[in-house]
Amino acid sequence: MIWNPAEKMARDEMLSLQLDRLKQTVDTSYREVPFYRQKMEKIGVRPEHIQSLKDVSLLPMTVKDDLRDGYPFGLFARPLKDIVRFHSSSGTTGKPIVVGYTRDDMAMWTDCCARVAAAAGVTENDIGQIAFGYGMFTGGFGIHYGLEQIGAAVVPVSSGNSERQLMFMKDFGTTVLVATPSYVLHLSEVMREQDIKRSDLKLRIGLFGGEGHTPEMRSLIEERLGIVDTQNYGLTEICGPGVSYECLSFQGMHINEDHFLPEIIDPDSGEPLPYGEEGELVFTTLTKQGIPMIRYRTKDITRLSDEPCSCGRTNVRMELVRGRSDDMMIIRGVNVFPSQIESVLMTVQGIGPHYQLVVTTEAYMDKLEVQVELVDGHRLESYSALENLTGEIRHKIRSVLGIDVKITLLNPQTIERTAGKAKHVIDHRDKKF
Ligand code: DLL
Repeated sequence: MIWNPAEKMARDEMLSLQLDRLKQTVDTSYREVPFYRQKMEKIGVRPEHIQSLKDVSLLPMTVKDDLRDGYPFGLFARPLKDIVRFHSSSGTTGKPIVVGYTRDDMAMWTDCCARVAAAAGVTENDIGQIAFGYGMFTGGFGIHYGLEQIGAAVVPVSSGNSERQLMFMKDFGTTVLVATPSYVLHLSEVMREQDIKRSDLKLRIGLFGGEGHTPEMRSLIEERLGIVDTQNYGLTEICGPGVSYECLSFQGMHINEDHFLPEIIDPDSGEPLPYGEEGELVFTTLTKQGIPMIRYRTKDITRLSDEPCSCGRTNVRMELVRGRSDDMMIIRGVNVFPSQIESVLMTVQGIGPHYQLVVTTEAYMDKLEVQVELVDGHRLESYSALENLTGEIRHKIRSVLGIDVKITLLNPQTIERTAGKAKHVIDHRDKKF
């Protein structure tokens, strides 16, 4: 179901709305946020230079470190009395980044998350169990409000404690599961251990996000849980979940373009790329009051498309994210994303779906070791069976990706399970990309 008419707005109307909002955002950011004003002054750009949507490329870009350097409220455009909520994302090192929402920001976020759920087929008759962490992470609260807005009943169980999750799912008759795909996989394993069959549950829709998963992983999840697996995308800096979402045509994720203006740039040169070309996704927020973002570099690699979608929505779609530019490995000159390795591993019988990629630098080159769990630990007892399996995986990776990697097979349950996002890449490289 299309939740908000903005999702099917005529293109010219949308473009003109975006331009009005862009001008307003740039103007406010220039006036209220010294960080943006200084950056714009440095390159001689003023708000009145923004006369068309293309002019967004005149503006300076913003990166995660800018938010970190401004910790905690440096990029806020509103006084604290107007802020009604904080969230933050931890990142890997140093201070977290902090974002603040005004009352209007909360309303916008709620509406965007309702669009996510409605597009996946959620209605007021559903019971949605949220297995994202609540707290400073945006995942739990965002989708929570969206489901409530639609009239679905929310089970705010939060992440972890899988046995309790499954008990509620069974006893409440949960129909919608909200989680990271990694956690869903883990839940499916606990189901097996506890002999809970998918027919014991009433699940019908998955609203999965916070990290990507490959089509192969999607098929596995759908089979184990008997659901339709939909993906949605977002990031703390922009609003959390609710930035983009799949409809049931599965042609990519529709972007809430009335609130977020997307661009694709070449991650090396920073030059804007046309629709259809793969590059780094950049967003400018169009309505956010608490902490507007001007040309925020997401590091997520994808493509945009404005081809019409059979669902009737007219907003631009982004392809499922291929990976993050900082997770990309260059193995003997070949660019490799973890998602490509995942796709290959999922086609091999007897292993997975739990894996880790250990990247090191050797003689200035990235070197990759693929560690993957066996389904049946008894195979470790047979040297020849192991040799065959290792050979098969290495061969498949070589023929699909053209690279040689080291394969290490692990006992089942060796890799740590997570209630949040999986850490697939262990990066020991001297220089990170
Ligand atoms: O993960 C917000 C979110 C929560 C979105 C729940 C959807 C559902 P952060 O913790 O700031 O925010 O992480 C943002 O996660 O830049 C992507 O690299 C990755 N990511 C999020 N959703 C997807 C997805 C939340 N569907 C970072 N596919 C982003 C691929 C995703 N990557």
